[in-house]
Amino acid sequence: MSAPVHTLLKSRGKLASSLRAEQVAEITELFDFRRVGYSLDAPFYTDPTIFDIDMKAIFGQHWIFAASIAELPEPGDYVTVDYGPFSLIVLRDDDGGVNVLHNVCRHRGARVLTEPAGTTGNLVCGYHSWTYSPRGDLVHASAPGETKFDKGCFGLKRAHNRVVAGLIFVCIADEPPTDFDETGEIFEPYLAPHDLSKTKIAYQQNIIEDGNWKLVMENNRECYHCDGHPELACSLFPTWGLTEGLIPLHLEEVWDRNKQAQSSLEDRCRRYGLPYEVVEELDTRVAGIRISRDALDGDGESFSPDGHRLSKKLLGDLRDFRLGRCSMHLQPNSWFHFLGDHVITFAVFPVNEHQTLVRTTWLVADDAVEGVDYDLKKLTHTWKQTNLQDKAFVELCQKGAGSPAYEPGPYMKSEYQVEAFINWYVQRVQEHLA
Ligand code: 3BY
Ligand code: FES
Repeated sequence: MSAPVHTLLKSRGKLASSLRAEQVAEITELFDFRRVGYSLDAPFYTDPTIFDIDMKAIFGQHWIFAASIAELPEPGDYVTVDYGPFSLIVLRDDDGGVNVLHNVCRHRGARVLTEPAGTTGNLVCGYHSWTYSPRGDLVHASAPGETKFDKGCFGLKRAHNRVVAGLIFVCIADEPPTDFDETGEIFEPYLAPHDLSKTKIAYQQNIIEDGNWKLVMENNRECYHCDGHPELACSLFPTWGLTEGLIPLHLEEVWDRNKQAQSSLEDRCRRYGLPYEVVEELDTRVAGIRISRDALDGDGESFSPDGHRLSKKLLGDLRDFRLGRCSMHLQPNSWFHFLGDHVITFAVFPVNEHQTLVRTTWLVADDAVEGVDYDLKKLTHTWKQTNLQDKAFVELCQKGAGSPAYEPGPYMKSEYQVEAFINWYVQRVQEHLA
């Protein structure tokens, strides 16, 4: 009998109070007694109530990567970003700043903007034409014979945002976690030299994966499966999981090549004043991060079969294409590769407990000309293929989680970042449930 009440209260945005005490106890127990070092129990990937908790405790509380400024280059440009029950408008204002507004009309709740991206002045709801300024203030709401009401009370709800090195993060909590600014200070010096303000979108891909968002993130956080990425493996050095002193004979040459490439990359970084050291605080801070600059194989410039540049225009003030990949992982929904010639951003937006949108965006220098400076097919090939392969892996795991035969299995050493993601997630939800 509790289901209808649960649904009703949820629709009023009161999820926590809508759960029965037994449900809360059951779910708290699932979190408290999960086996550390093992994959999660099936309900974490399949249960709609746990998905609701994820939306409230993670996506409703933490800093979420939404887009980059290359997606909104001019005043009035916007993107809409949807995850779980939320829909947000991320909009460039006249001063060049960013506003984030809930895409829910304050009249009767219609979605105000219905396109994934566009350019707008005032925001006009398509239902009864309530009109909002780009800051979200209600500026026009006329109805025949209507007595005056206080428009000041009916602006679009606002959310917090931070723009760091051209990446836009949003947080819909009343009080966002405070350590994000420190995390931003860690990654800003790595990414700023690539100058996203002087880039443009070469291509954006949206794929829906039939898998829970946590499986998408887990899959990203390990290279144990990287033999399944032949195109990507050309760029990486295929020595994943190996440790010094335990290198099989046939991989000794690759190991040495990697070490040499990394050492000359670090020399170059020192010469250009670019940071390259690994910073890894994936579950030791609320805004969890890993960032590093790693050599690429072959020419060491880009994600191509021979490592050669895929766009002829260098980004920002960079002076060299041979900068490997500056790769960043952020909890809970993003990862990035910053190269000399292009940048790829990845954003994970949960749809429901068994579906997730993965948005991949390829950015090149804003003066790079398609067909002249870069070939779009070649630019996107490696990660388009890798994304499809990852989608298949995620979907296989989602199928497994749905089977009564599924039980959590142990993470290997090379999956320590998966474990860090799960530890981070479990801690955050436990804090929220407490
Ligand atoms: O993008 C990443 O960081 C990793 C590398 C390989 C698997 N995964 C897609
Ligand atoms: Fe938006 Fe009526 S619901 S104007």
